[in-house]
Amino acid sequence: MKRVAAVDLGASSGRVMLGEVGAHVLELREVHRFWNGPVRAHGRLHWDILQLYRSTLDGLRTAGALDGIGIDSWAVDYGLLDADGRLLRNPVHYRDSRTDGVMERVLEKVPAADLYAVTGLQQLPFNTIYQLTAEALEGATSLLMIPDLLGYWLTGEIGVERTNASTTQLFDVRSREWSDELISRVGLPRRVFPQLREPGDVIGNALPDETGLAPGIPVIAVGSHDTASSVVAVPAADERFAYISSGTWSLVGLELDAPVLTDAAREANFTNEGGVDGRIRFLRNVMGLWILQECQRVWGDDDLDGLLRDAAAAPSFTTLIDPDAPEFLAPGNMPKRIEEHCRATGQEPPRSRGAMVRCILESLALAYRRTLRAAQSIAGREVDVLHVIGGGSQNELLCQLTADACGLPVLAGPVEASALGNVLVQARALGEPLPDLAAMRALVRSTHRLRTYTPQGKPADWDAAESRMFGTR
Ligand code: LFR
Repeated sequence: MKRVAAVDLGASSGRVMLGEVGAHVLELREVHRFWNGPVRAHGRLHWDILQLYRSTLDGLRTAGALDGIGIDSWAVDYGLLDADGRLLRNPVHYRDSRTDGVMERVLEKVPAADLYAVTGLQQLPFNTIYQLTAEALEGATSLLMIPDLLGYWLTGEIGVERTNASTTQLFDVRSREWSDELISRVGLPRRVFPQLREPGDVIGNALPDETGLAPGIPVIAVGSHDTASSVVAVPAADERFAYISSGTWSLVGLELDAPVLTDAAREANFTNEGGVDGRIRFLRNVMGLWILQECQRVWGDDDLDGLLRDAAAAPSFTTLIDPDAPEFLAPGNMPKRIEEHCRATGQEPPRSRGAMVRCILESLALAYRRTLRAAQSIAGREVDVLHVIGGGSQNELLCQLTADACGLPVLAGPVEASALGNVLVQARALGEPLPDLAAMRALVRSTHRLRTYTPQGKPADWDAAESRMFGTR
């Protein structure tokens, strides 16, 4: 049995979880949870990286004796080191506006088809390639993704883990190395891209003097992209499954053995992100619960259960939005943006909070349905079940609407999927008998209770809603 800590950083909170993993045991306990979110200073959105590091250390110090530490976080963002190994400047949040218009500039140098042929990545305005293009790199010697930066502070070792590197749009999805060709074509300095690591590699031991931790604790590279770690913990019994990793974002798609780099995949903006054990996460980012979280922030209403009750009682299919519309990406007055979106698409805006929440959830369910159908037809893979994992798997109304819209049984849970994937990969690296993903998933299945949602309602209603929402495109 191994006792390991998962540091799991999400866009709205971070946590340190203590995991006990053995042949028939998989237990997680939260030891520390802390706030995370954008900090606006001088017109720019930042991450409070030192607060995240301090909170990580606080959590690790209270976790007690540990056999290992693994870190995962959201993707695409990074810190740059200078020649002395110090952080050059504070990492910027991917929702910052510094990348506005940058993608268009880069695409003049490298056509979208060329980028896709190498990286297989969906076009998102905040991909690392565009963020790096938007800033001056003089004085930078190394780029470290967020988990790699914290791992560096813990151990002094520089390197980038592959699942997260795969989200930069500078990584060759087939050779699984940095793409020297793209780096040079977009004019970025090759020197800043460090050596790559595989999930399961030992990064180094945590430095006791720097960290206050006991000597000799290995820091282990896991699927350091949180979505890669969550997909490890999908409790699937065979290959015929789809997943939604549901949190601030909804990551909707399939797990494949090889990337799909066809024109159809590129035109539908599917991504081929790198998974643990060389798997491919073939998926699309749907805007997710972010829209609801921002509404709650603006309303000053943290009673999610109350809002969901009102939404469940509100009439269906009254108003529908395209959750992926660009105006929903940046933080701001989301209720007002939804109202404007409704007017611009010839709809009466929702009249109550309950109706607004219903509109958001039905629109998300429709976006899931559209994405899943496209994923299956483009990848030539049929599925029998849809696994919803992560925090959003607790949202009963959304899970039921998802089952109804997709016409598939939804299996909801586990909630702490990314932390589970994190501790599973560590336990294997430390010698527990978990030879492959199937074994890890079987362990999740046998230790976690899942909830099933069976499709209800009339499929024709969802067909009609879909053509109303996307019919003109
Ligand atoms: C989810 C996630 C997504 C990524 C987005 C931005 O937490 O990691 O996979 O597209 O955040 O990094």
